[in-house]
Amino acid sequence: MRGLSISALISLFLAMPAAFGQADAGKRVEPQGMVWIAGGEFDMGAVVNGQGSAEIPMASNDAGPIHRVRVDGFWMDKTEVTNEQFAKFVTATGYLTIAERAPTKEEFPDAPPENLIAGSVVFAPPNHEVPLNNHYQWWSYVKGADWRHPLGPQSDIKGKDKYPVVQIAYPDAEAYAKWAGKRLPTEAEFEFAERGGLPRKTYAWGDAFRPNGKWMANTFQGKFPVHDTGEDGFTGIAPVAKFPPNGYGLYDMAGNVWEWCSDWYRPDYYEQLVKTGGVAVNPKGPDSSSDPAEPNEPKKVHRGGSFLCTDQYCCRYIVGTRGKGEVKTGTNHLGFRCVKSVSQVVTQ
Ligand SMILES: [Cu+2]
Repeated sequence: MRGLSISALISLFLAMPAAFGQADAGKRVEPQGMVWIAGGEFDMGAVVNGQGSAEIPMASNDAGPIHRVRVDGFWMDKTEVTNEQFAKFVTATGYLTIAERAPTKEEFPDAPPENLIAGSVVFAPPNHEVPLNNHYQWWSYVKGADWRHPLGPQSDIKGKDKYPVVQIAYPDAEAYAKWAGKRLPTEAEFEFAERGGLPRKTYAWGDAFRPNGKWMANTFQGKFPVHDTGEDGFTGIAPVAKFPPNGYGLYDMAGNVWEWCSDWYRPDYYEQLVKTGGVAVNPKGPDSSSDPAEPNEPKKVHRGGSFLCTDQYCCRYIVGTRGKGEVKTGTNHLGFRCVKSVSQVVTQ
């Protein structure tokens, strides 16, 4: 106790708010287009666990059990990364996305050479009703589809600066994030942020899908997959931030386009965390992915659902529900947004 006098304790005490003030000062320099998510503890997982929503045949039990998670504070992009933002990255770096690179003979030794052509996956619905048991009825590999040509070589992004960039594979999203001095969110960060401070709700905005009749997210109306009638204001994809933000000021955390998270996908990951017990602190996902439906494909988690989500098939606009995708596969309903740790802000 020698040397630790009352006055020393008092001066230590007096010094503390100043020290905290300095730590906070870093956070107050708001990175452009980002919002501070203070972090905290929450119940992670979907209340309905993807059930009770008639989402045959995409019913899944991977969004439960609900488990306790704590995440540290971080910055998050207010919107999905736009075509305009992604174009800046490409101009600055000359980066070529996965969809723009022809698959090689080494990667696909058994494929005929004429099939080794750059392209990506596009939603191409049949013009008539189909049984919802085979998604190849509405998804096609289109040669020449990429972020500048989201629906194929005939399409473009002219006048679509403020639309989310799509046809982005996981390494593309990662490369952009690194260039921007950011990173991709963990699945836990995404869900914590999407909930916007509302614990255990069905949606990012509450328990009613359309409070007072208002559309809260860009989803699919009409008969899936034939035609999106656009009652929510948009047939297909929408520019970012056209629907109300959630409680943290984040736009389109549900609907519009799916978003990449940095976690590998495993349907039983939440069960594993529950078995471990206690609060999972900043969980980063399992060490490797495993999707029983396609065990040989390395898959990362998708979150948020898209303009194709409907209660007839897949209501992943329900907060806490999960998606997944092979890491090199982009589609026209898949994009991303970035986050930034405090340490990334300080070192910049
Ligand atoms: Cu969906």
